[in-house]
Parts: sequence; C-alpha cells; structure tokens
Amino acid sequence: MHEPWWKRSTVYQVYPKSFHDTTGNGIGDLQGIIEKLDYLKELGIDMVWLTPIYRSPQRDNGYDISDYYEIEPAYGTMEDVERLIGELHDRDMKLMMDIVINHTSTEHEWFQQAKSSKDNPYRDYYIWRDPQEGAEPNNWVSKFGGSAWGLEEHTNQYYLHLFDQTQADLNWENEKVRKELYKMMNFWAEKGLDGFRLDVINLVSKVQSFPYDHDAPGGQFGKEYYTDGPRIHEFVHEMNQEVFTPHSLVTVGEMSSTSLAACQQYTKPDAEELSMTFNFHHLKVDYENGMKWTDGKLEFIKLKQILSDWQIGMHEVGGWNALFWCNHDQPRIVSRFGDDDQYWKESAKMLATVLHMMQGTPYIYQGEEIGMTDPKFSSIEDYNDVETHNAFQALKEDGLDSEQALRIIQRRSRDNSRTPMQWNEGLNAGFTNGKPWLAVASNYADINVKKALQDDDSIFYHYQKLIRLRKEYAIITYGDYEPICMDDERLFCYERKWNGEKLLVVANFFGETAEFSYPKEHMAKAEILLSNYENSPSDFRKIRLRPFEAVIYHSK
Ligand code: TEU
Repeated sequence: MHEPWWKRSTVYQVYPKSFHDTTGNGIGDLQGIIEKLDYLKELGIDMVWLTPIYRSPQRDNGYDISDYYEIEPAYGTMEDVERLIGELHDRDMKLMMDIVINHTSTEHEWFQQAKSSKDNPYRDYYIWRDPQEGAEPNNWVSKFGGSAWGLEEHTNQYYLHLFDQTQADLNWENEKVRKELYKMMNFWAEKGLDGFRLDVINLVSKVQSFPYDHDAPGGQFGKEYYTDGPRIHEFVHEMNQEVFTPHSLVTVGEMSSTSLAACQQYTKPDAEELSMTFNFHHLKVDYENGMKWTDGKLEFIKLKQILSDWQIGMHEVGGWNALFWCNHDQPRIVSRFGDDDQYWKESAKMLATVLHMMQGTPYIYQGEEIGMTDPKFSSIEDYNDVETHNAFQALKEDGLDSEQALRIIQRRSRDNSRTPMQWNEGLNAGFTNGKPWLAVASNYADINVKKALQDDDSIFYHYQKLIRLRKEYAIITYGDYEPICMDDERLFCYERKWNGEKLLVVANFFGETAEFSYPKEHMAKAEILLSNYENSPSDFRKIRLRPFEAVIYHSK
C-alpha cells in the first residue's frame, strides 16, 4: 500500500509576525524563523505552515494580500524565502505556505483597476452589485461584523467583502481570475515549497443570485449562500489539476462552517481535490447559542461527539482530518479547555494526548508545545486585532459595560494566540530587542522555551514523545477509531484498532478525579506508551484517574 507521506507527519504553524524578530523592529521575520529551525527539528515536526508573508497593508495581518508575488518588507525578501526553503529541506523538513484566494486587499492592483470604472477590464475580478433602493444589495453580513457590502462611491456600486471592508472577495465565476490565481500558485510551487494551506477555500463559490437571507442562525446572514457553494467542488478539483497534482503538493483547506459530507468530498482520494481539511465545529462547543462573543460553558459531551463523528466519518470514505486545538484565530487551548493555573502542565499534556492519538495529521501552533496561555490583557488598547475591536464596539452597543465586554474579549480574542513567542526569561521573552508589535504575555519568566528544554518533564517533551509515537506506531495513522464511555461527564476515551493491535486512550478532562472502568473484554497485556503522571496503573480495567490524567495503552 503506497500511502502519502503527510499521513504520518506532524505540522507546526508559524505566525511569523510573533515568532522571532532579528531586526529589532518589533515584528518577527523570516531570518528569525531560520534561526529557530533546529528547535523545530528537535521537537520532531515534519513540516512548517507559514501564515501569509506576502505584501500586505496588514489590516488583517497578511490575510489581506496586495501583491502575491512580493514579500512583506517587514518579514524580509524573496531571497529569505528561498533560503528558508533550502534550510528546511536540508533538515528534512517541508514548507507549506498559506495562500488567501477568496479575497485580496483593496490595495491590490486588480482592485485598484477594478474600482476605477465599470468598464475597466479588471472590474469583473470582483463581485459588484447595484444598490437596492439606495442601500446594500442584500442583508449578508461580514464575518468581522457589519454589512458584507462596501460602497464604491465613484461608480455607485457595492463590492462584496465577507471579511474586512479592505478584503474584497474575488469573483471565481470569472475564469480569468482562476487562471491568474493558478498561475500565481504555480509560481510558488516552482520555488520548491511542498504544500499550501488554503484560507477559507470553501467560501469561493457564491450563489449567483445573491438572495436576501430571511433566516440565519446567530444572525450570520448570507452564510448558506456562500459556504460550500454550488461550484465549489468543481473549482477545487480544477485547482488540483492545474496546481496541486502537477507539483505533488500537500494541501489543507481551511473550511469555514463546513459539513462532514462536504469535507468527505474534498478529501476522498478519487475526488482529487485536497489532502485534508480543517473544520471548526469542535471549537464552537463553548459558544452560547453558536455565537462566538459570548461567555458560554464547555459542552463536553458535544465535544466528544463532534470529534468522534469526524474521526469515523472521514475514515469511512478514506478522507483525512487536520487535527488541531490551536491556531492564530483561536484562544490558547490550555486556557480554554484546560487549566492554565494549578494543573497547567497536566492539562496541556492531556489535551495534546487526546488529539495526537486520533487519526489525521496533527498541527501544533507556535507556543502550544510549551503551554503558552491567553495573556488576559487588562485594557482593550492592548489588543490589536481588527475583529476584536469590532466585537468590543458591538458588545458595548448591545448594552454591556466596558468591563463586561473586556471579559469576553479576554476569552475570545484572536490576539490570545498572537502574543510573541516566549523564548526565554530575558527582555520581551527573547522575541525582540525592540518594542513588540503586540505585548508579551506577563508569565514569560515561567513559561518559555529555554525553561521547557531544561525540564525533562516539560510539555515540550510530551509533544516530542507524541510525535515520535506517531512515527513508531502505524496504528496511530491507520487504525479504526472507536469512542468509549461517550456519556461520561469527565472522561474522554477511545480505542484505535489495526491488524490485531489496539490502542486505548483514557483521559480525564477535568480537575477532579474520575473513575474509569473498561466496558469490554480486556486487552491482553497492555503496555503504557505514555502518561502525564508518574505511576499510572498498568491495569486499565479499573482506574481512578487523577486531575487531567491521560494514559495511552497499547496491546498486540
Ligand atoms: O479565517 C477564517 C475564519 O472564518 C475564521 O476562523 C475567522 O478568524 C473567525 O471566523 C473570526 O471569528 C481565516 C484566517 O485564518 C483569518 O486569520 C483571516 O482573518 C480570515 O480567514 C480572512 O482571511
């Protein structure tokens, strides 16, 4: 059986702006990444995913690209990228670049041309509609708040922007647009990179009648008319044939509010669309009524259900999951589902264990491997993110006072994961000699890479072991997944089975002890592959699990 290499790999996400600054401008850079590659190699990862480094006004930290063929000067030069690719390959690691093709910055030359007149040849690169009775063409809303339509006054038409008003959606119905994008991606592929992470790729095909949305859960009007839209599979397949297959690229599609059925189609091999997908359903289980800017409580059973459904559903069709708890849009997982205080270490390791023993390709977001936490800034001024500031305003308009609004921001803001990487206990946690673009979390003297590397029992070494286990035990990659004790309010447990081998993962998700009894005939002579406590019992038939204890059993 010839299986793709990326099924046994682990990916590490670098958010360059916050990783390591070598110039003193307070912004991380490509040279900074190169200097830390040995660290990543030690962790054991196979591939780096780099969030966008193309030229951009940085209104949305690079997800607003103004030139796909140039590097944002604060990050370095094209030569730096080429060097990074070479340095990664020299260490037998790979590079996946983020690419944003649902929209461009309004500063992109295409948009500048397009907005200049209705008959400009680039007009049709974007999505324009006439006003309806002097107002927006429909009631669709932007994911960052407010209407999804921006008025271009001079030509008196609206353009669509599903995100910020400076991120104009490209018109994928226009074949010229698609060809331009494929050409650009081929340019990057020819530089020798190994894959793409495709930003909100499932939003590129819109229902062309742009209907008024009468009913949308949580007020997300428009969503059903552009999510996994009518021509999406056709477009992704076309891109696969034009770009991915010719260069043997690995691809991960970032899927906004997608469905299991859609992701099965995106990733089942004979569809020739994508290698794997990110979905976010498991990270909405602490939203109140599906709404992000709320103070909801974790629905644990739902979390288990969702992860298990995706494990089983994707496996059934030979599809593939990208596994993750963290990225640059999400709060830190140890602060969110773990305990960033008393059981900081145990809970971070438990969360890692539960995720990394599942089927799929795990993604580690920078700082996750040392247990970085949300910074809990005490003032809204300390936050930088555009979505965060819009949300703060909206919460106040809804009647919350500043303190209440700030509490929700502290929990939900995307900046929770964007604070500078904590390398050591020195100035600015060793991130920069200058003034960091976003404040460093105040706990950096306790939580940093240097300390983690000196402590045999650190979260870092736990991640390192999980990555190694994936390389040593094929069952982690190929085994069937079977959830157990689904109704248990505290335990997250499942089995993996493959060729007569078994893995059993037993994890206590909470800060109180919990009883586990194995509900089936027992496995013969199980060995413990990894635990986050000393002296976990080797007999798994009845266990009293300590707070956040997680154990991996293996039998043959
Ligand atoms: O995110 C897509 C997306 O929908 C989010 O996770 C988004 O950040 C969240 O819904 C806001 O509540 C991607 C990128 O990862 C994100 O950083 C970009 O801002 C966004 O696309 C637009 O390009």
